[in-house]
Amino acid sequence: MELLNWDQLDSAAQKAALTRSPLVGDQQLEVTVSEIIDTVIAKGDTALRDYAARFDKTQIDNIQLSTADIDAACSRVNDELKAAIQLAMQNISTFHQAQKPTPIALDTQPGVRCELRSEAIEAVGLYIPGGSAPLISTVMMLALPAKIAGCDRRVLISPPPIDDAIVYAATQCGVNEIYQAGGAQAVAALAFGTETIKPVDKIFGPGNRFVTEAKRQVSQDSRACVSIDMPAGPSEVLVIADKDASPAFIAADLLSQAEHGPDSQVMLVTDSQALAEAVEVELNQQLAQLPRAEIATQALSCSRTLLVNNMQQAAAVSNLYGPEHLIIQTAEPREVLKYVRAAGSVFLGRFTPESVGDYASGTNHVLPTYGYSRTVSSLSLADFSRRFTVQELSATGLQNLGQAVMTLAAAEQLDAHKNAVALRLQAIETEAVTW
Ligand code: HSO
Ligand code: ZN
Repeated sequence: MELLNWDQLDSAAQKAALTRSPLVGDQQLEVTVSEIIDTVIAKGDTALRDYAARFDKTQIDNIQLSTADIDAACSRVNDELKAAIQLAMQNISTFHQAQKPTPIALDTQPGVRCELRSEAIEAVGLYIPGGSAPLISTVMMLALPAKIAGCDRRVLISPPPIDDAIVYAATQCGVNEIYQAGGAQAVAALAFGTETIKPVDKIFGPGNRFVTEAKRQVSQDSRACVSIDMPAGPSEVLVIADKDASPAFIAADLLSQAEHGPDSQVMLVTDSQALAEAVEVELNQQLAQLPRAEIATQALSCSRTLLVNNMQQAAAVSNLYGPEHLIIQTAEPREVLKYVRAAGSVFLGRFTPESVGDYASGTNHVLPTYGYSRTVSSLSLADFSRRFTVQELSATGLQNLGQAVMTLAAAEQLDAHKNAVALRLQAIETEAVTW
C-alpha cells in the first residue's frame, strides 16, 4: 500500500489521499441499463427468461421458486451452515427488534396535540447478488428487518441458478416470494412487475454496477413509483491502529475487505511507522494464501497507509474520509471513538473484526459507502417503514394558536390560509360550532 505522511501533504494532496476510485458510471452503461428496463416493461417474463439465458447462461422454467424447489434447496444445505445461519439470525433479530420506534404523542401547547406514527412499507424487494460470492448474510440483513418492521410482501430476487443457502436463509427469515432473476432486469421486474412478479414499493440490496445503475434509474422513473435503500459504491474499510496493535489482525481485516472486489478500498491510519511496515509484511504473507488473491491485490493497488501524529488526528482523518467500516485497534478504542463523527459501522478493539458485523454480531452490514456515511445512516428498521404525523386541535387549542398562524399567513400573503383559521375562530366565538 502507498505510504503517505499526512502532515507533510498540502491540502490538495490530503484531499487526493482520501479519494476513492472513480465510479465507473459511463454513458454506455446508462444506455444499456435503460434498454434492459424498457425490454422488461415490454416483454415481462419473456425478457427475464431471455436475459437469464444470455447473461446467466441459465435456462429458467419457473421464475418463482415453487414449494418443492424451496424444500429441495433447503435439504441440500448442511447442518453446520444451518446452525450458523440460525445463530446469526438470532443476533440480527435481537438488535433490530430493539429498534422498533416508540410512537410520539404530546401537546405542544394546551389543546394542540401532535403525533408521530410509523407504518410498514407494504411491499419490499430484496436483491441478493449471486455469482462467485452468494451473499447469504445479506438475505438476513434485509429480510429480518423487513419482517420485524411488518412489511407484508417480502420479495427476494437473486440471479439464477439461485444458491441453496440463499433459499434456506430466505425461508428462515420470512421471505414470502422468491424469484430467480439477476442484474438490471431483476431490478426492472421489481419496479415495474411482470406477469409473475408484482411490483414492489422499495428496492433494497447491493449489486454490481448494472444493478446499482438500474436502481438509480427506476427510482427516478415517473412510470414507476419505487424508492431505493441508499446510493451505492464499492465496499471499503478504514483501520485506525496504534503501535501496540497486531499487524496480523490488521492485515487480515484489510484483506477481508479487499477480497470483496477489485474496486474495494482499504485504508490504514496509524501513528506508528513501525506498525505500518509490519502490516505490509503481513499483508504479503496472508495475501499469498488467499483464493481471491488476484481481486485483493487489485484492491490494494489503490489503497493507502496514512501516517498521523496521534489518535485524535487519526479520527479527524477518518471523519474526512467517512468510511463504510471503521475498525479501531488501539489501546483505548473508546477514547478514539469520542472523536468519530461519520462512519457506517464501527468495530472497537482487537477482538472485533469487521467479519463479525458482516455476518453475525447483530448490526446491519448494509452501510453507506463512498463517503456517504457523512450524511446517510446504516440500514435500520426505520428504512422499512414510513413516518407520518397527526395533529388535532381543540377549540381552545385553535384560540391559543390561531392568531400566530394568521400573522404568519398574512406575512406570506396567503389569505386563504388565514381565512381557514379566521372562520373557525369566528364560529367558536359566536358558538356557531355544532359538533
Ligand atoms: N462487507 C460487506 C458485507 C459482507 N461481507 C457480506 C461478507 N459478506 C459490506 O458491508
Ligand atoms: Zn465483507
